[in-house]
Amino acid sequence: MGNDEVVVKKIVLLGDSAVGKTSLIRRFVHDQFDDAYISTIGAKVSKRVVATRYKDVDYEVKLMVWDIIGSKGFQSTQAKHIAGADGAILLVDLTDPKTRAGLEDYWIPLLREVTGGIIPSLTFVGNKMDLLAGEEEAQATVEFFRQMEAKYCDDFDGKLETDQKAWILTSAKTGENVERSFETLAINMLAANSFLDPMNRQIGVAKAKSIYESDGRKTTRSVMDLVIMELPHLVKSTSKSTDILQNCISRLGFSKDLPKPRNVLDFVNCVLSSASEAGANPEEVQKYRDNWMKHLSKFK
Ligand SMILES: Nc1nc2c(ncn2[C@@H]2O[C@H](COP(=O)(O)OP(=O)(O)OP(=O)(O)O)[C@@H](O)[C@H]2O)c(=O)[nH]1
Ligand SMILES: [Mg+2]
Repeated sequence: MGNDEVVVKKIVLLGDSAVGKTSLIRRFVHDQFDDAYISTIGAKVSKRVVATRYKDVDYEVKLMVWDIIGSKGFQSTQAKHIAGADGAILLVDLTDPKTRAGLEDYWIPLLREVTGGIIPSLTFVGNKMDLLAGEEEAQATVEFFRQMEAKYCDDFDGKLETDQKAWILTSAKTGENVERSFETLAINMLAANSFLDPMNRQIGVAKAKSIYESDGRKTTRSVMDLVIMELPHLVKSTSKSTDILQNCISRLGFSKDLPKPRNVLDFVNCVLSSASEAGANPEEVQKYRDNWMKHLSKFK
């Protein structure tokens, strides 16, 4: 390993809620699987090194793997964490055709908006293979992935090596192809290295900021999105903020439907009292409360 080329890459996992993003990462990073479904709130980063060979050179690819909330309507949070990604894994649930539409209608447009189309590599993953009787049952998804590859891989500057595929079928439950899905993306990113540019990161950050600023907070969900975005500033720590959000959500529950104003109010109260306990400045707490309540009051 001593003479390996070391590269660091940021990757994001995107796809509808419950397709298995957190499960895939948990399997890849900790080799664990849990049947419980706890919706990710905000984002969480994990790290793992992949050793691989590309064009006769040994590489140590340090992957910073970003797990991002899959519920639609949290664009500000999603955009913020997509910014600066070198590659993306786009997931569907093989047993749920709606999740294919999710990629085309929501995730790819969002990825494109944030990155301006300049992202080196995409890998499409069909997850929950263990729930199918065989690969034949995955035909519709495979066909969909072929279309996506033809349509988007070039579009995103993600030129593939001739023998590289842009898609793979996995099971986070059994572990089948989980390693290979990340390795596929790692190799695609190495192949696309010449396209990387620090300027692109800056562009991503600026685009994400403009999505956040232009959000008219049109739904109760986008008020929650605002809280998730701003909490790290209030408690002056990303990890504290993540703990508070996860605690409040496991205490209050997280509905797949649009939250009622009452639910958002409970969420705001929980978050702010936790922030106070964590030592946030009382005047700042009041300032954030006033702003969040101003947005929430539109829905009463
Ligand atoms: N059978 C089976 N179940 C899976 C697999 N991957 C995930 N699951 C289950 O699917 C549910 C959702 O998985 P998560 O990993 O939490 O989904 P997610 O994409 O992170 O969802 P959000 O955080 O809401 O965006 C959980 O109950 C998992 O146990 C798989 O490969 N096979
Ligand atoms: Mg998750």
